[in-house]
Order: sequence, then C-alpha cells, then structure tokens
Amino acid sequence: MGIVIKNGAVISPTGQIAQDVLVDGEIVVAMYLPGTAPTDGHRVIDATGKYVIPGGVDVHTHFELPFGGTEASDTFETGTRAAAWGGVTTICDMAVQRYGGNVYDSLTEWHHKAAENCAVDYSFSQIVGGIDDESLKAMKYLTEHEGITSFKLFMAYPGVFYSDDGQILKAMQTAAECGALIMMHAENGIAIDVLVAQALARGERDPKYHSITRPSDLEGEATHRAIVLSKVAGNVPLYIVHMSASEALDEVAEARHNGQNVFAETCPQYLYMTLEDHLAQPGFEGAKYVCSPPIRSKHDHRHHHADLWKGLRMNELAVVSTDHCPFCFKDQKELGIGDFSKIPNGMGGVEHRMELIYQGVVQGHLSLERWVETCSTNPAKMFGMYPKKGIIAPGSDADIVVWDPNARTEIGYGKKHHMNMDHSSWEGWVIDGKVDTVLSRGTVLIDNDQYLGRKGHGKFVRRGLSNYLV
Ligand code: DUC
Ligand code: ZN
Ligand code: ZN
Repeated sequence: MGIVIKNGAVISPTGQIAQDVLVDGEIVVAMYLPGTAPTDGHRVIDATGKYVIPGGVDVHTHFELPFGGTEASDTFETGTRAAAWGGVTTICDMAVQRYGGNVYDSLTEWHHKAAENCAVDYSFSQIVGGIDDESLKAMKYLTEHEGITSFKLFMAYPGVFYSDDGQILKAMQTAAECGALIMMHAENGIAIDVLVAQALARGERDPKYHSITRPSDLEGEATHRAIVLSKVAGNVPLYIVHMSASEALDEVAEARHNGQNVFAETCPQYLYMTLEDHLAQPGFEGAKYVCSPPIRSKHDHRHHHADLWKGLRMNELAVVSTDHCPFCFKDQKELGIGDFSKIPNGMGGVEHRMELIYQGVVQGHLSLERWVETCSTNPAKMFGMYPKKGIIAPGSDADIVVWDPNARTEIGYGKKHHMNMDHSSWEGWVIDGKVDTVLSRGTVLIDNDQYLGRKGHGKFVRRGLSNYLV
C-alpha cells in the first residue's frame, strides 16, 4: 500500500503547483494533476487547502554536545523527535574533535550516540578543533570514504575550539584538494576574550554583557578574514554559519559579487530577537537567550534584522538553520549566575524553524518558495544531499510535510514544545500556520497532533560533495 497526498499545493523553489503526490515505500514515485492520482489500495491524505512541502533540512544542530561545563540537553532521541514535530526530516549534527583528540574517534563517538536513536534521518559535519597533519589527513578520508563532506572551524572560543589563521589556511587547502565545504564560526575570539575580561573587571556581569562584549564589528572582521583565507586557499567553498550581523553579511555579499564560493546561513533568533527585548530581561532571564554570535541590539547603527531578511531574499544568505544547542535554565544556564561568561552558549530551536520562517512569509519578508528553498532545498544542495532530500520529485525520498496555512501554532512550554528543555526559547510566539502531517521516507511520523514515529527509524545519510557551488 502506498500513500497518495491529494489536492495540495506542492511548493518548490520554482513555484507552487496543484498536484497529487504518490509515495511508494520510501520514495516519491509520481506526481499527478490534482485529483487524478490512483487511490485504490493506497492511504489517502487529503491536502485540500494545504501546502505540500519537502521535509525541512536543518544542517546545524548540537545534540548531546559537551559544552560550557555541561552538555546540550537534547539527546539524538529527544532532539530528532522534536525535529519531526517541527516538520524537519533531516538533521546534520556537529561531531566534535577537540585539540588533542582524534577525528576518527570523535566521528565514531557521534555515530554511536546517534545510531538507533534518531526519529529522522541524520548526518554529521565534523568539527576540527585541533588542526595538525593527522586531522588534515582525516578530513580527506572522511570526505572520500565516510560521507562527511563538511568541516566546521572556529575563529572564536580560544582554548576550546579555536584555530589560528595558519591552521585555518591549512584546513582550507586540504578541503580545496578534496572538494569539501568549510563551515566557519566567524567571530574574533581573541579580541572578544579581552572585552569579556575587561567587562567582568568593571563588574558587568549580567547576561546582556554577553552581547555587548561580542560586537558585530568582530563578526564582520572575522568573516572578512575567513573569506580572504578561502580565496588564498584556492576559492575553497566557504559557508559562514549562524550569521547575526549586517557587517558580516556585507562581506559575504561582496565575495559572492566577486564570484567566490562563499555562502552563509542565519538562524531564526537572529531574525527576530533583540538584546533589549531578550538578553536584557530583568534578573537572570536573559540567560535563556545567550548564544554565539549573540543576539544584536535594535539600537545598533545597522539594522541587522532587516538586512538579514533582505539577505535571505537576495540569496546572500542561502540557508536558515537553527544552531540548536539547548540548555535547561535550572542547573545549566544557572551556571552563569553572577558571571555571564559562564552561561552555556546556545538556544533550542530545531522544532520551530519551519514555523518561525513561515511567519516571515506571513509578514511579507519571504515568498513561500523562498521559505522552502532556504529551509529545505538549499541546505540539501549545500550539503550534498540533493535530490534525495530537499525536493518533492519522482525518485526523491518521501520526506514530506503537509502544512496547514489556516491553523495556528502556539509555541511555549506546556503548549507546543517537545525539546528537552525546561523552558522555551520561543515562549508565547503564535504562528499563522501549522505542521499537519509529516512523512519521513514514506513513514508517517506526525498525524493529527500525534507522534507516530520511533527512535531508530532515522538513518545515517552519506553525503556527497556540495551541489551548490558557483
Ligand atoms: N554557538 C552557540 O551558541 N552554541 C553552540 C556553539 C556555538 O557556536
Ligand atoms: Zn558556532
Ligand atoms: Zn553551532
């Protein structure tokens, strides 16, 4: 028995077409004029008045990440279940090699954490925190033999993940040789550490100083440096992660204008949240919104939100991810009471990206097509998973979301909230739309507000090289 999704509007980056979708086993096998797909012997999902979109692809999550003296609170089991609730059918988590550690061992560890635990399909990018001959060799091996074709480097977090410019250049040269994508956390961590120490010495200890000590100019500067290094390394594909600042966006726009293989993602928190309304909340509440790069001020001379939305429209930003890195308030965020620099950095969002960016469609920032493109198609292409993922077309995996534009979603703890956190980063947000039904490789995971999935359904996706390059 197959599944027919009938009478919906199928959305892709190139438009919306009224079509029926026939799923057989794990695959989309055919598309029909609306109302004409054979239904005999098939389960029928009526999508009249609804959008039928490719399952979301979130290429930046941190499940079970040991970080900031604690560990991100979602496991692969809880995090991928929340992803399913949010219409996300593929995640790409960050496997972590630290200075002194071994890349292969860390990848094995991440496989071990994820195997048989995931509700949706998953892959990994590899963080390389210790660049030396051995890890450079490993980058090649992972690209050529393990289906891991992207590597995250850090210009921030000295002493934790930080790489200096020489190390970055070497890693980029290696990536250029084997066709891998370099993902960059672009903030000048050396300068930030000076500002943090100076702020603490002045007695500035509240969560809002997290943002004040990480100015947007230092994101712009690091982005510029990363782009120059990528050019020197032979125009290696460079993907700036979690962009928060107009200054950084300018750098990416200029590099793209010059024909460089430079790309970027942003995350919902950078499109909607502000220092004043979130980080500077009374008491220690602002700790919930501590992430890096930080949430920016609405009084900056640059209009970060407006610029980032424009960047998404103009394809200066190709992808929206979440940088999902959840911590509970109790005992985790609380580690930083009295010292903002000890607040674990990260926010939970894997469940809400499709909803929050759809709200951007409702508000007129993006088209429906661009919503699908930035949240599903482009991440699949950028990370070598297309057309298996990121599109509804014959031969693609039947990762499909039926989206109801006439229903609402109330986000919040005790409302819609399935991440393993004791609060919601998006408390009180109401979305003019709703995840109705979710299929992952032809299996129904969400239906009628019920979770029908299971851990172990999700399979590791071996990725190819990026199919997004200019
Ligand atoms: N930023 C975060 O906020 N959390 C995880 C790592 C990162 O770069
Ligand atoms: Zn980062
Ligand atoms: Zn991250």
